[in-house]
Parts: sequence; C-alpha cells; structure tokens
Amino acid sequence: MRTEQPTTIHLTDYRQPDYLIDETHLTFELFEDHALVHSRLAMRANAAGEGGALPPLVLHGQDLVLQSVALDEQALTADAWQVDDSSLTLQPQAREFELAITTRIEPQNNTALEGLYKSGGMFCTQCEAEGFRKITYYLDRPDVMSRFTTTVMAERGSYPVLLSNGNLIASGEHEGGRHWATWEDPFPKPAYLFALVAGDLYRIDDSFTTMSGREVELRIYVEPENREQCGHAMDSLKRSMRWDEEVYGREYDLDIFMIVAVNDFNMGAMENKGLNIFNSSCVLAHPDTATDMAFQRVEAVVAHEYFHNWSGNRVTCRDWFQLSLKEGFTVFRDAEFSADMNSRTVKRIEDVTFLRANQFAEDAGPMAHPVRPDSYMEISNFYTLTIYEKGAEVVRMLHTLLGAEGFRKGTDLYFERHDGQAVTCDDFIAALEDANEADFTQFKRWYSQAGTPVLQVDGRYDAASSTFQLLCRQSCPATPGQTEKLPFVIPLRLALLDGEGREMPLQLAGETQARGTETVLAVTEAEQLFVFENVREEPLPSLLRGFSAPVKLVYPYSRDDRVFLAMHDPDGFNRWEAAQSLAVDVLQGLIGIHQAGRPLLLDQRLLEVHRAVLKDDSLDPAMVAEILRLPSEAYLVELAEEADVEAIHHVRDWVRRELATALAETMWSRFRQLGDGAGAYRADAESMARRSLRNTLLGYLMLTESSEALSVCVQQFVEAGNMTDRQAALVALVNSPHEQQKHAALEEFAQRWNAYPLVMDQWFSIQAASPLPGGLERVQGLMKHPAFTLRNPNKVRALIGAFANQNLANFHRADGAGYRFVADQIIELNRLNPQIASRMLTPLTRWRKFDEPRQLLMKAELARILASDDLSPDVYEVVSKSLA
Ligand code: B3K
Ligand code: ZN
Repeated sequence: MRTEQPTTIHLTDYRQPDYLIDETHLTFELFEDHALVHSRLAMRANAAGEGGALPPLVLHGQDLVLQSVALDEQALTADAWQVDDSSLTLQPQAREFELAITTRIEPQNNTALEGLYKSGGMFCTQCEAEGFRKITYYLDRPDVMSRFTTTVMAERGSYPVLLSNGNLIASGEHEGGRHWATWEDPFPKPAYLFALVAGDLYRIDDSFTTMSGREVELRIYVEPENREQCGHAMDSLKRSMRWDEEVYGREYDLDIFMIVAVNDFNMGAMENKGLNIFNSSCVLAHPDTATDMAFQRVEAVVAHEYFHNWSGNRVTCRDWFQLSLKEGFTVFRDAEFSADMNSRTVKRIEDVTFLRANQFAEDAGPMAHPVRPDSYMEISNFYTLTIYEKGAEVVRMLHTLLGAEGFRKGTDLYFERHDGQAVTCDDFIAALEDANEADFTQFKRWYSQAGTPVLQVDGRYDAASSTFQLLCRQSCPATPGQTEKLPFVIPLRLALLDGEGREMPLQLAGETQARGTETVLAVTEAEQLFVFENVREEPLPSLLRGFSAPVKLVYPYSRDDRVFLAMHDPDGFNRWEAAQSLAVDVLQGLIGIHQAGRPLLLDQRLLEVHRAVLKDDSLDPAMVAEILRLPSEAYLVELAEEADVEAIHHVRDWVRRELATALAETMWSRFRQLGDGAGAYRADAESMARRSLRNTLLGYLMLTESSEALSVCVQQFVEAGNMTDRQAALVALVNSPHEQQKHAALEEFAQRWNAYPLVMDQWFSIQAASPLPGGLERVQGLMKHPAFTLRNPNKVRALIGAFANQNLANFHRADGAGYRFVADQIIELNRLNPQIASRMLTPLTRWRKFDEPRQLLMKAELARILASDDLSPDVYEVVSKSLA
C-alpha cells in the first residue's frame, strides 16, 4: 500500500507514450507460495519523440520484487536502474531494444483481488484498470498495445487447466508433475485486457457459426460442482453473438471464446480478450438456485462483456478519462440487447428507476463528475454510475437524434476507422458526425459538464388560434469544480393527447403538414418556445417519452392529469411514469402531513389507478408489477431537499398497507388467476412477468396480516418449484411480524442451501435489508456466521452493502450506530481490498441529504476513516472529496 498522499491526474496532462511495446512474451511459473513472472518485451522509441536524445524509460510497477533486468540480452547491474514503489526507470541505448525482466509476486497473499491472485484453489487475474503493474513492470496504459504470447507453468494435479488470451499454440510436461501451456493472442491489446487462469475446472463446450461461416469454439469453465448451472450463460452468449452481427454487423474474430467463473471478484465480470473472467454470480443460473432477476443479470452481463470485444477491445480507450467511450457505449448496447430479448418497456422502466435513484444522487453529491472526467486520483473510483449509466444515456440520445439507421452508419464508420486503435470520446462523436453530416459540437457538453439538468416545461393552449405553446427552460446545478453550465442538447420525445387519450397530429409553426403523432424536439437553448398549430382541442402533453434524456422534467401536471395519463397514455413507459409521479406526489404530500403530526389520509386517486391497472388484463403483468411497486425510499431521499428517513419509511410503509387493505379482494383474485398455469419453470419473459406480478401481490397481501396470506406464503416457501417464488415468500416472511414462521423459514433455507455461496448471499441480503427494528444487531450477528467473510466481495455486498444501501431505517438510526458499524468495516476492508472499501463508502458520502444531527454523525465517521492508518488512495480520494 502506498503511504504518501495520492496525486491528482489531469486529462490536460495527457502525453503520448515515449516508448511502445510491439511484442510481449510472458512466462509465469506458479507455485503455492509465490510466482515468478518472466517478461521479454520488444520495444521501440515512439516515433513522435524522434530527433532528440532518448528519454528515460519509466515502467509502472507496484508490490513487485524485482529479480533481474536485461537489455538486449545483457544483464544489468542494480546501478543501471532505479526502483521506487510505483516504477522502474532505466536508460535505453538504442531506439529499438529487447527488455527482459523477472519479478516475484505472491498471488496467495493478494487480498485486493487486482493483478494475479488466488480465488479458492485457482489462480486468476484482474488487470483493468491498472492491475497489470502488480504482475510485472510494464507500460501499463491503454494506448500501449502489444501482441502477447503467454506461457503458464504449474503443477498438473492442482492446476490441470492453464489458460490465457488467444489461441493455444503449444503445451507439454515438465518433470516433477508440472506442465505448461503457451497461448498467443494475434490482436495487439493494452495490458488491461491481459488474463491468465490456472485451476481445476470443469469445461462446458459449445460452438457458434459466425455470419461469414467460421466456427468458433465456446467454452465456459466452472468449478466442477457448478457444471449444471451454465446453460443459461451459454445460451445468452450465443444470442449476444448473433445480435451483434445483426444489429451492428460485428463478427467475432478469434477461433475460441472462453468464460471462466470465479467466486472472489471485485465486480461483475471482465472482458479480457478471448478469456472473459466472471464473478460466478454473473454466470451461474439454475431455476432451483437463481431468481429471475439473476437470470436476467447473467444474460445482460454475458452480453455486455461479449460486446466489449468490439466496443472496448478492437477499439479501445486512449486514456482512462475516456472510459465511458467503451463503458457507456457497451451499456447502451447491452440494454438494447436485453430490450430485444425481453420486454422493451419493462427494461427501460428498470433502467430509469435505477438511474434516478442512484446516478442522480451521485451527480448531486461530492463525487459528481462529467461522463468524461477531467481529473482523478484513483481510476478505480471512476467506474461509476455516471461513466456507465449516464454514459449509456448519452449514447442513447445520439441514437435518438440520428435514428437507428444514421446511428448504425456512424458506428460502422467508427469501427472501420479506428479498428486496432486507442481513441477518445471525441473520435467516437466525429465518426457519428462524419457519417451523418451532423454537428454535435453543442451536444458534446454532455461529456464535459456534470450534474443532472432540470428541464422545466410549461404548456399554454390558445383556442382562438388553435395553437399549443410549449415553453422549455433548462438549467443545471453547480457540481464540484463547475459552477456555470452552458445549455445542453436535450432530445424531448413527446406526443399531445386529446380528451380520449388519443395522440393528435403534430404540426410545428412553419411546417406545411403534420409530422406524425410523436416527435423528438431538440431543446438547445436555455429558454426555447415550440408552437404547435392546428391543435383542435386543449391537449395533455405526454413528455420525455421513453425517458429521452437523463434530466429532471418539471411540468405543472395536476394529480388528475397524472391519473389520466396513467390510465390512457398509449405509450407504456409514460403510463408507468405518470403512475410513478402520482405516487411520488402523494407520498411527498403525506410525508409533510406526517411531519406536521397530522393524521394520514390516502388520496383515493392513487388507489383507483392501482385498482384499474390490476384489473386490466391487456397490460403486461410485469408492467402492472412495476406500477404497483411504489417509488423506493432511496428515490424519495434523492428527491428530498432534506430527507427525513423516518418519515419516508413510515409513510411509504403506511401507503403500502392502505393499498393492500383497500385492494385486498382485487389482489387476491389477480393472485389466484396468475397461479393458474404456473406449471414447470420457464425463464421466458412471459413467465417471468407472471411471477413478478404474483410475488409483488404476495408482498402486499402479507401486509394485510390475514391468516390466509400467511398460510399461502408459508406454503409457497415450502413448495415453490423455483428460487424466484421461494425467495419472494422468504422476503415476505422475514419482513412480517410472524416470528416463528420467519425463523423456521430462515433456518430451513440456510440448512438447505449452505453449500451454495450465491444462495447464501441472498439469505444474507434479505435479512440485511429488512427494515424491522433491530436491523443493525441482526447484521452484526450475521457477520459471525461461518458463511460470511470480509474477503469475499459478494459477501460484503450482500450483508454490509445491502444494509447501508437498502435498509435506510436501520442504517440511519438516530444514534449513529449504523454509521459507526459501516465505518468500522470500511477501515478493515481498506487493508484487505481498497476497491471494495471505497465502494462501501458511498452511503456515507451522501451526508448532505440529511438532518443536522445525522450530518454530524456521518461526517464524524468519515473523519475517523480519514484519520486511520495506511489509507489506500481509493478510500482517501472518496473520503477527502466528500468532506471537502
Ligand atoms: N471493464 C470491466 C470493469 C473493470 C473495473 C475495474 N475496477 C467490466 C465491464 O465494465 O465490463
Ligand atoms: Zn464494461
């Protein structure tokens, strides 16, 4: 761990590398207590610096023991180089040379899970962003691309499988029970895409024929006991490969594509060339052990990593400030894939819900940064919702503005022009512009300005002239380092509805005829007026359809307007949006009433919307479930000026109970009707939709505290034929007052599934998220459970993450014990795994949202973390910025 204060790196300081690496030959000798890494690099001075004297060569390296250095086969003595804790410097004598280095590392002691480490009995790697420098000295930056040949040597008994990127070109035996394999990757790549795996793994085989008729071998490697859980990942992979051919014209390039599942992994998965390494939670899926949500996540992550082969690997990032070039684009690609495979509207609702509750909060907090940041201390802290999710929204807006065909022309040009290069967000935009003769100069502010814009719209109908005026005003709050913002280009998709809810023809002033009944306006000014003509009656606008821009829309809808839209908008997304915003309005009103100590009374209009939706058989059941699900506590916190956690929790819970009581009969009949035809488990969209609504209803019915609901729930828990239904019943029981049934269910569940770490993660998180009093003590108790360990990121997320992010009532306990507990864990994690420690900080960084006593308590914990010993750059950056 570095001890000096981390420095800030600025985009404006970017310089091309002084040296390039054409060929990288690596040999790994793996042992139980260390590994030797021999590298042989064919290097040359970068032409850009031609002329003057050769600059010193500064290689990145961290936590390495240097054993030897040779230049052009001449061993160097220690006075020929300088080593410090982050670099190795030496002076080349020629423009082209071969550099050979041997380092010694200890993968078995690598708890940060970055570089080469051990997960259970296997060796694996995680190099993005700057983990390769923990393996050997190297130019560990994405604009240095090299052809890699890798030999892995290990004991055969424990490590029969030896993998790296590309194609296997040779293998053999050594004496003493050791063996080796050599892999060659023909595509030049940056070091962050390097991967190595050695272990005792079971292999699932399949194949895919590409659009040009090439056979690609597909392999998934897992620990032998998980062999039955790979079918869904394999199917998802094949669907992704086909989809990328059809939608983007992108064909896979190597003859083999491998996925390896590991249990200890800092994030979801990693797109290493030809050898993706996955968190097992994003590969394994079987109906008995994984929920529908897990099935969908596997499909999405498999697709995401596969799509990176083009958006990330073939065309990569010049520097880490350009991270969203690959991440935003790839999230957009995987979201469209999932929309095509499942319900498009429901996928969009899920993504928008997530963005608003989480990315909007990030954009309003101390770590707010643009989609292309200007500076960072630790790049690992910038794998954020802004880079990923907001970045995807930015690409989606480009897609909206250009249309599907224009966008495709643009991406074709981008891939063709930049294949094999490391490029910038500007290069991406330039390709879209050039292919479409478009000008995105102003649009590019989405890349440079942070913060969530507010779009305030007002409508005025004039019957005499049959015109409808839409006045749009945009503004954007100040964010760290950015006070003044210039107007964005905001694509505003809309329709105007008549009194029956039908879309009216749209004709803008100056147009000779209507342009259809739905349009996208580009709002480009701080204040801009749009006038629609020939509007035969006063319309109700349906605005920002499909969430056409990541903004906060403000329109003076009355509650009756929202009810009307929730019942009649022909656009499914906006129907949900209207119901959602009605619920937000009702909840916010009640929160104020509760704070004033007055009795709560539910606006019957919310109830009637829910009743109508429940009875509407023409609606996708998954949509009904989305509408019934009230806005989350986290979203209500985000919307509040000063969030009163207790009031938010109390009122939301009260509204849920009111709805359940008033609609019990309707809910029961829909619940029973959905039960018919349940039959065998199927993972298709229709079956998932049915389960989703049925389990949402079960949750409501359990709030009525009827004995019938309890017995149905217990029966579902016991008899469920799949994990989705079993888990939904467990959640309802855990959050109920029925102590005996709750404990029996938890006990039974743990006994039955204790050999399945991913199922146990669910068991931890359900309890950690339960808002009932005493939550902190329960979590503290669970920390001592034999299945829990701070060394496994999935466990940390399941228990500590779920508590701090989803259990607002207990985390924000007035005495600050929730904060203290999380801070204690962060201090401990800082020593073990700085990336995970830094992630766990997020809820504490949101202290400005809460009342003063809580602010003081949260800040005190941040200060205590800041004062603790051996702070990693990861934790230091987040804590210091959030206290600034
Ligand atoms: N590119 C990786 C993320 C790496 C994170 C490193 N801290 C996974 C992905 O986005 O596909
Ligand atoms: Zn990615």
